[in-house]
Amino acid sequence: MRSRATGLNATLLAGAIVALAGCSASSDEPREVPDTDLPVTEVLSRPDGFTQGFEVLSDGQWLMGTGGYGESQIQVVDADGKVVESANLPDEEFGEGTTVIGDTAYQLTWQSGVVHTWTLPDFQPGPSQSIEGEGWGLCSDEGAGGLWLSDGTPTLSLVDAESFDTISQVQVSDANQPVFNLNELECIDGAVWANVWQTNDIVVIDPSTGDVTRTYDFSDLAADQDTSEPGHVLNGIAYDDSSDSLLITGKEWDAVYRLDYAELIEQ
Ligand SMILES: [Ca+2]
Repeated sequence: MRSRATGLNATLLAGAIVALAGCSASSDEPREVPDTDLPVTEVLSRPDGFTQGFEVLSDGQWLMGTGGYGESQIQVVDADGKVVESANLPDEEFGEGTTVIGDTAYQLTWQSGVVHTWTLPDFQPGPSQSIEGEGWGLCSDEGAGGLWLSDGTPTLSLVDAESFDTISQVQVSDANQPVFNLNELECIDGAVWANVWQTNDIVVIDPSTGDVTRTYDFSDLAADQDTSEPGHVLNGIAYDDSSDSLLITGKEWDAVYRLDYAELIEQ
């Protein structure tokens, strides 16, 4: 027992040293913009989490959804990157994409077939919906009259926001090749932006045809992060219309990168 206690003390001491090292770096100081040709304007703090859903709310706060069994949450995050509201999903559910329509926030689950809703801004649970198959990403497309839903296949489904009935589907392809692993989504100006899971690519999809019209390589952002853990990949796109900027993050990343949207699409 004595040696075990000694080992424990050593572990605690090591943890304290790590914590002190973290303090000396001052987590409140803004991170430097990484060396990149991407139009990154700001590096923002964010809460810890295995990011699966990301959207900017009408009041400028962020809606973030996280995954992991026993760890999945939906969160409202303020401008300082602090969680101001959160709700836990049941331990047997794995949280996925999130989005908002009006005063309703949605969060998908991966393989449970459940879609949770909350009312905003009071953040009270609303009625649940159900889907067939897996849930990966979600974004609201007012022009199309519903929510685009990805499920890891090349299929994007437009679903009704109240019933979650499928309105239409489109097959996503790039130069006539199907694109699998479409993950977190963002609806911007009639297009659907999608993280491609386990890559640093975000594709822009014309949902009327399923064609990928552009692919962005965000490897420079991944290079600014510790992605040595295989799951800690790029995931999370949110458009901020108050500043015409795009917010990009990843699973367990320690920052959100703000990019000038107009400049990005002009590149
Ligand atoms: Ca999003």
